[in-house]
Amino acid sequence: GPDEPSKTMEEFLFWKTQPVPQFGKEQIALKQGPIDTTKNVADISREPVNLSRNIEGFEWCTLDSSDDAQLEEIYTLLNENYVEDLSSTMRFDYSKEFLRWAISPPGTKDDWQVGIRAIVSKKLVAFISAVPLHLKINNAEVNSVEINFLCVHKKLRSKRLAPVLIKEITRRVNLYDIWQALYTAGVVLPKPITTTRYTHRPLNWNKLYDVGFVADPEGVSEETMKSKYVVNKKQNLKYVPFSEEYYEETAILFEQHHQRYKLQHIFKTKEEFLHQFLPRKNVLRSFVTLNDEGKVTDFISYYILPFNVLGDEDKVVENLKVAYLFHYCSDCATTLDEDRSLSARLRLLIQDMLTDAYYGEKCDLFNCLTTQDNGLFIEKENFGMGSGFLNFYLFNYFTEKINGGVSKITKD
Ligand code: NHW
Repeated sequence: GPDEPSKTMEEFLFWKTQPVPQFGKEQIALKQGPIDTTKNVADISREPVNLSRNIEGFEWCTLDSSDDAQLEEIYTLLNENYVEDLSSTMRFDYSKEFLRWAISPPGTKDDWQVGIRAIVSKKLVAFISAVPLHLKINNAEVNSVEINFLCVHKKLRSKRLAPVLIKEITRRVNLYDIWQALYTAGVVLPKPITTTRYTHRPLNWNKLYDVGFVADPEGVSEETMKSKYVVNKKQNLKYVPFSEEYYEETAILFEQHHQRYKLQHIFKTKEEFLHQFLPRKNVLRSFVTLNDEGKVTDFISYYILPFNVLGDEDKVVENLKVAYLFHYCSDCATTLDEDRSLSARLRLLIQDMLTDAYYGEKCDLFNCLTTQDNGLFIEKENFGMGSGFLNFYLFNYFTEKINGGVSKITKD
């Protein structure tokens, strides 16, 4: 299955040493909670992890993404070396504005954007980042971080730099008395708390066809496929862009809706909420719908994360503009009124986001994960199951496997 490891637990030379659940071992006498509780801040080294055992001529650095030149360096490293699909024909092309949004929310610490540089040329060759994250896992609040953008330059692969980067970010996070983390990955590591799948809704069939992302099924004409993926020109509901004046109402709606999920991202402050959800040009679209009394009834958002299509010798031959469904909430999630079902409402909201993404933002594709309540519309709105999976992991925290009911947390 998609959550089966490719090797035995013993062969995970790094992960078998870490406080994570292991494959093939049932956790004993622990339903939910931290795995290792023995450490204090005083036990944590003030010295960076040793690098020279793995590579000579490189040094640790701390990056500051509010500085344009340093953001450019992170962008370039990721643009050339970050996540690719299985056949290496597409690679994420996070924009600079996107990266700045994702890696510097309120409360981020100055030393949580960690890099490795060549000592002589100063070239940035590896990166990892942490941002603060409040989680609710089956009603337990867990103060943690989210780890993302782990990347090692292609020429420095298989030198065990990933474990070194992970140990260094762990050290820097532990120094702030934080002992848990959430992260997601396409690869299967010990041990996913849940496995979700990418689904894709073509918007611009011609372009997706030309780059080979989709193909006409045998015996079905191009016209049939195109008509299947027609996008409504007009939206069903009336929207206004999400803005600060809707914060109070939206935050309450958000919390109510999210009680449906076993794994939730919770927002402690107005500042955090606004950072995540205020619209950002070319990065995030977010809206609320209002009823006749002007009350917020729904909130919905998606982010824009382009993909480079790669040709021979890793050359970028095309760029796909991809929309990803992000968080949403609706008062239909909690109403007792049977005429206002969440599934009917979500279909309207999603159709409208397809319209906005295609005609407004000129996106080629709309993606969503099998998280949240997305099962209510995926098939009906012509999202097709993708080949990619996204596994969710917790560091130093055990919980029973979660089947469904997770909110959209990471930005990938
Ligand atoms: S997942 C995206 C990760 N990035 C990419 O896929 C970019 C392209 N690939 C690369 O840059 C989203 C390299 O291939 C990387 C591995 C750097 C992936 N997570 O250095 P070695 C995130 O950013 C294990 C965790 O020789 P490499 C989330 C692998 O199993 N571990 O390999 C990140 C092996 O360990 P094992 C991963 O190819 C979460 C070891 O790394 C991994 O040169 C991080 C091999 O290392 C992955 N995605 O570099 C964890 N991929 O046990 C955070 C491979 O099997 C934990 N590995 O021997 C929490 C920390 C904070 C705690 C705070 C309390």
